[in-house]
Formats: sequence, C-alpha cells, structure tokens
Amino acid sequence: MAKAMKKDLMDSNPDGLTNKGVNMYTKAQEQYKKWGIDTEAAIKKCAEISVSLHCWQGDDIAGFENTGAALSGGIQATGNYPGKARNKDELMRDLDLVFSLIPGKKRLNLHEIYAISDNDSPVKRDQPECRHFDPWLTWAKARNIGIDFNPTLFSHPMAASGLTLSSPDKNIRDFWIRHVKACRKIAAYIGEKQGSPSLHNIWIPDGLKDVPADRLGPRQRLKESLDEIFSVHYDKNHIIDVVESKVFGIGLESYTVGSSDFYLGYAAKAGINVLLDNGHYHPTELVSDKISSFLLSFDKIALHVTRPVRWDSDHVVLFEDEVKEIAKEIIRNDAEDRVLIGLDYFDASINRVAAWVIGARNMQKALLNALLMPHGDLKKLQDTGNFSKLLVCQEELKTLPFGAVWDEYLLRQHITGSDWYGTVEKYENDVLKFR
Ligand code: RNT
Ligand code: ZN
Repeated sequence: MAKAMKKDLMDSNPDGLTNKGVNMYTKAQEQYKKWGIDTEAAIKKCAEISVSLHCWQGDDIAGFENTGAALSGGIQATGNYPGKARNKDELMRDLDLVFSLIPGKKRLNLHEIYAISDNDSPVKRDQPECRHFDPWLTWAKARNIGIDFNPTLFSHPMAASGLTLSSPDKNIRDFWIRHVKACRKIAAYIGEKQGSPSLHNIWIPDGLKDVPADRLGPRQRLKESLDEIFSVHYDKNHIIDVVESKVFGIGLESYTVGSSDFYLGYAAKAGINVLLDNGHYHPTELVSDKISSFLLSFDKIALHVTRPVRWDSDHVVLFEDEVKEIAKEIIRNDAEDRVLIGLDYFDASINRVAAWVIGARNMQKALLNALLMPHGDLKKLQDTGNFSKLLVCQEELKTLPFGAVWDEYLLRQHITGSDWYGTVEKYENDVLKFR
C-alpha cells in the first residue's frame, strides 16, 4: 500500500480521537441526537441482526466433490486470483479470518457440495447424509454461529441439459428430487442440532436458451417435483423453506422455469416462503420495493444481497443506494426477525477473503445506516404531505457523521477499523500465496 494512503487510513481515527483529543463519536452522537436518533441504541441493535455469509465466495463455488466439473447452471465466477480454498481445512481457516474482521451476528450459508466425506471418496450428489455436515456443525457451534443450507442442482452431469426438477426425463427429475429431499432432511437436522431453524433455499438453473415451444410443460413438471419434495413435513423450528426465482442465466436467456411469478404463486399456496436475490430481477425492478409487499403476505422473506453489474454478475456488495434502501425497508418496518439476510456473490478476480469481508461489512454498514434514521418522523412527513421537508431531511441525513458511529461500532465489537486490509495482506503473503 502506498505510504500516503496508509497514513490516510490511519488518520481516519480508529480510536475515535482526533489529534486535539476531541472524541469524534461523542460529537457524532450529539449531531444525531438533534435528529432524535439514539446512536447507542442503533449500535446495540445492529449487533443483534444476523447476516448469513455464503461459504462459496472462498472457492468460486467449487465445493468438495473434486470431480473437476466446471461451474454450470448459467452462473459464472470470473477471474483467476491465486489462493482459493481447495479443501475444508483451507475454507474453514479462511472463514475464521473473515469472521474475525466482520462485526455483528453471523451465520454460515452452506451448499450441499460442501459435504465432508468420512472416507476417501467424495459424497455423491444424491446421497448426502446428515453426518456429512457434522464437522461443519462442530465448527459452527464452537463459534456460536448458525448454519443455513442449499441443495446444489448445478455443476453435475445430471444437470448438463440445463433442466433438473423440470426435466422431461423422469430419471433426471427423480435424481434431483432425491437430492433435494436429502438436503431438506439435512437442513432440518442442522436446525434441530443448532437449536435455531436452518434456512433451506432451493434455486434451480432450469431454463432454455431459445424460444420455447412449451412454457407450461416444464413449469408443470417443476410444480410436481416440488409437491413431491414438500410432501415431507418438518418442524418449522428446525427448517425454513424458501424458493429462489430468477430472470435468466447465461446460455439460458429465453426462458426461466422458476420465474418470480411461478414461485410467488407456488410458495403462497404451499405455505412456504420466497427468497429474493437482488440480481434476479429486471434492471429497473428493485428488491427494496418488493420487501413491504412480501411482508404483508408471508411470515418470512429471505434475501440474497448481491451486486448485479449489467447482469446477475454477483460482484462484491458495496455500500450503495439499493443495499442501503433494502436495509431501510427491514429496519423501518421492524422486520429484523422476519427478513433473513444472506449474501450471495462470488468474485474470483480479487483476494477472496477481502471480497467476503468488504461485502459483509457493507451489509453491516447499510444496517447501521438504516438504524440511524428517524423513520417515525419521516413517515409522518409523508403522511402529512410535507414532501418538500421530507426530501430536505432525507438529503441532510446523508451527510451526518456516519463514519464516526461505524468506527465506534467496530471498536465495541473488537473489530479492526478501516485498516483491516493489512491483516488480509499478511494472510495472503503467509498463507494464500502457498496454495
Ligand atoms: C444463482 C443464485 C443462487 C446461487 C448460489 C450459489 O443465480 O443466485 O443463489 O448464486 O446458490
Ligand atoms: Zn442467489
């Protein structure tokens, strides 16, 4: 890092004191107080909201099957930055560093392909068992972290046609039904063991590259496959079932079987919930605008927070307007317990540990930012038609000293301030470089 830049980062005041000894946080606290905002309450609340970290940023969604199968299903991890995790020990070690650099309450989101075999051969896709996730449970328990779970219906010969649960081939459908049934069983087992429900999210790649001759048939088959999968009932204290829709995938541009409309209707009827990934909608459609609608019809909603750049590219999450707006919708509607926040991005072009940390810290920043707003007053301005003042306030709030409160939050959480990247650089030189 250039000397000037390093000095800059250090001057940004990790201990909350300026050179003159004035505490930046105390000053910020006063400024927020003028707006009726309690920074102490915001800091406390922020630390209680769970964010589920996706394990797949660490290895470009490779998993532990070691079959050499390329990532498929219309998603892509682009880049070839050295140092990706090659096995469970490396992934767990990377995750430990990542978790040590992120404030707040964390969960870990696993995919089935991260099953840990107890012999020399990798776990077969349609035969995962609960015990294959015991080492993850032990790891998570020692760190007081909950686990969420996803079946993996891609990167496998049985998904080569681009169709899984909606395939016209019964053998293929049955294979994936077996897979998802096994995964729900595992999620319920994890939920029971950890004493809090595990989120089980079904995303399938199914779609067609070109103009369909039949749109109903695949959707009918997907519905039947899901009916079969959800005919098995588990305790809701152990598993929360969600389905994740999508607009299109690479190579599957013309038709997506599991569209938003499909899953919305299906979930409502089946008594399950939906997961919204903000990379899975048309560019002018915003997840932040959808949350309130879902809150009125569903008891829970799950999110995959990501950053789509021109397509569902899964870039690292930034502290940007839509992420801030998503957080505001959660906070201003008191929906922290009903909106299950997860991250979903996979950038292979930069240090993967840094990618994880940047995105997760930005999600935390968005939550803290939303907690530092006088939502009641702003709603009143809207309801009394005082739109000029509303706009003034919304804009003025943007320049309050958020950074000082963020630094204080990190300090209280015993998390490194803005110079955290030094730790990652050291890890890259000491560990990642040798992979
Ligand atoms: C794909 C979906 C899905 C995946 C993960 C790996 O478009 O977003 O959630 O990213 O399951
Ligand atoms: Zn997703």
